[in-house]
Amino acid sequence: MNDYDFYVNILKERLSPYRLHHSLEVAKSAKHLAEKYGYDAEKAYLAGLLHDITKEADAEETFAMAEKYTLDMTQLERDNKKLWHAITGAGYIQNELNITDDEILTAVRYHTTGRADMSLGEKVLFIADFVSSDRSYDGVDSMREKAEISLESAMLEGIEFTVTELVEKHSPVHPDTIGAYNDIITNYKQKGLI
Ligand code: DGI
Ligand code: FE
Ligand code: FE
Repeated sequence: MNDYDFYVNILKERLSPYRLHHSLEVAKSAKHLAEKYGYDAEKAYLAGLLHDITKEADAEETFAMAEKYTLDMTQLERDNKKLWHAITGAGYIQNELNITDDEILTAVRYHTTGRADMSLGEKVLFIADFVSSDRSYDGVDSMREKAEISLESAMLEGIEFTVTELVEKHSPVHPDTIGAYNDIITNYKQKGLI
């Protein structure tokens, strides 16, 4: 994948070997899911490669990026570091790497929380991040099986998993995560699947 060397070199500067490996595996999973579900495999691969590009930025750099790229961050987002990198990642790749494709930008922007009415490209990245070969949490095998059956069933399992974990830790659930949950639940009920 020589075309991606430029991006991989930037990832090497910004990320630990562990996170670089994760990014490459998510890119591969996203390409696979794109081919399976009829999305653009090149866009999926690039979104996967870049999705965590600002994951290791500290608070100082995060808030400097937010100002430089005029990113709106709510108080809930400022208070929860896990949410920073989806927002700054989209800003970084648009402003520093000149990525103009809106589908890649929104896939990165919403890869952590999801949101209501996700596009195919957003769903592909969201699920690829859960099922990539480097993941080893309890339940990953079930997620991988669901991802091969339908993106929606994997979305449901993934969002329920995240929301449950957040509630157990008494962490705030982002409105977009609730939006994704309500959307998928409603869709499933309408289709008679639950
Ligand atoms: O960056 P990765 O680790 O590859 O994965 P990710 O971007 O999906 O981040 C997962 C983390 O984000 C996980 O620890 C839970 C957290 N997270 C996801 N949705 C929410 C959230 N944290 C809060 N506070 N609220 C959310 O809605
Ligand atoms: Fe992430
Ligand atoms: Fe990730």
